[in-house]
Amino acid sequence: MWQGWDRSPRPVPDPEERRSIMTTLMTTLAVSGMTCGHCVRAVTEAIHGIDASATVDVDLKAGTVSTDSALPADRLAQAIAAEGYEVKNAA
Ligand SMILES: [Cu+2]
Repeated sequence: MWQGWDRSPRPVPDPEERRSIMTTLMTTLAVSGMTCGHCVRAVTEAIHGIDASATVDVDLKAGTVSTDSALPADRLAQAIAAEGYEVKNAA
């Protein structure tokens, strides 16, 4: 049955949904062996070496590296591994 065009406004994403949209734009890698600020810098520079404009967020406690780089996770993992850290998986 024809009900006419749906003109209802698009619902604004709730904060939970917005967060999941953000998450899809980020790549998070589980990296072991990072212990201090030196490691944070090494990993950050490793990613900047292949994607200079990437934002890199290292969480030492969680052992994760998050980046908004559009490069594939395995490329990022390779660069981090080349610095001597073990990349466990793309979390
Ligand atoms: Cu260190």
